[in-house]
Amino acid sequence: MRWMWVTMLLWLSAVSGLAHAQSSGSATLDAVRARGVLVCGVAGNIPGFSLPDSQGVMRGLDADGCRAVAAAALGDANKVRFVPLTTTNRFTALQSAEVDILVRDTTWTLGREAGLGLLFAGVNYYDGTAFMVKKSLAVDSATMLDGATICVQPGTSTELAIADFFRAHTLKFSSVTIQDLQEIHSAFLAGRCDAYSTDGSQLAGYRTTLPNPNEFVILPEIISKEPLGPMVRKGDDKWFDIVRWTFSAQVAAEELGVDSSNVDGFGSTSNADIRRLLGSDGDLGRQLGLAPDFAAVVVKSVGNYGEEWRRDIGPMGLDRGLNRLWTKGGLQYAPPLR
Ligand SMILES: N[C@@H](CCC(=O)N[C@@H](CS)C(=O)NCC(=O)O)C(=O)O
Repeated sequence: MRWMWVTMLLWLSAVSGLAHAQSSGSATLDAVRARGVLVCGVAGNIPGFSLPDSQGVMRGLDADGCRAVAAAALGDANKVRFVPLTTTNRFTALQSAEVDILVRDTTWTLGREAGLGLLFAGVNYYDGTAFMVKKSLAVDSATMLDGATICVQPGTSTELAIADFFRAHTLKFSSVTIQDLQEIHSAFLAGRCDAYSTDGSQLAGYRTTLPNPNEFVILPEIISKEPLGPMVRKGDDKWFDIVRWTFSAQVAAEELGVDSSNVDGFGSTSNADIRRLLGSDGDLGRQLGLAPDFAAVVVKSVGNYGEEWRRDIGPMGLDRGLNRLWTKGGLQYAPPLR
């Protein structure tokens, strides 16, 4: 009888030890692995960022950001469930753990980080607020918009940027606030507002979807800084590390000339940065709680940052601008992966 108890206790402690060993130290990573799929909050309706293609496959820079994290965490870039979110419900969806990560054209601001219990893990697109008008309005500068009505979505940093701009130029405006993207587009096209304002990349993407893009002008002023990036909940630092360093690995891969087509060919390279990135040397993957070759899997299946850019944003005809690598005059710069 006594032996039975001892055996049972030993068994219990072994099982709990096992369970402990299996926990990654990140509640989110554990949940993602148990589920076998990453749940990623996106917009789902923005060309270049997240929009289903004709086959229903979610495409874009944000969608690929989700895929990269799935590749890192699960070893499979396709294990992603995309959850479309609006500008107003995006933060609660992340706070309530309805999604594991939010990659939704969301601007990194102090207020959002300090006030919402959320963290930005990087900048996948340096953007800025811009205005679009009909060419027939004969306006070629935002400073000519005195008295204009402006269509804008609620809950966005765009609202604040517009108010600041008009105040700084002592100009007047009235805003028409519309949540739904289709509705705001229809309102703008129907002339309910003189200008439509949002992130410049969104305007450029939207313009390409119009049957007559030449009848629309994006005004030259970029009136605010809108660094967009992936967000996670505060309190799961290991998950934050995974999201931050997965993106950094993609930027580092571009810096190092490692891409999806050549990533398998570096087995005998003597370049120490490439060896660490791909897991041939060092233990970067283990430190993140991931496989040693996590970055190789990410780059092979999703690409480096530049490949993503060319695939997702390139077709919209946007200049890479601030999103070039720092070595090419841009702001994209990977901290050392070592
Ligand atoms: N980056 C700004 C603006 C975001 C924003 O306005 N996004 C719009 C641009 S199109 C959007 O997501 N629209 C799609 C939708 O609301 O369904 C923010 O974080 O507040």
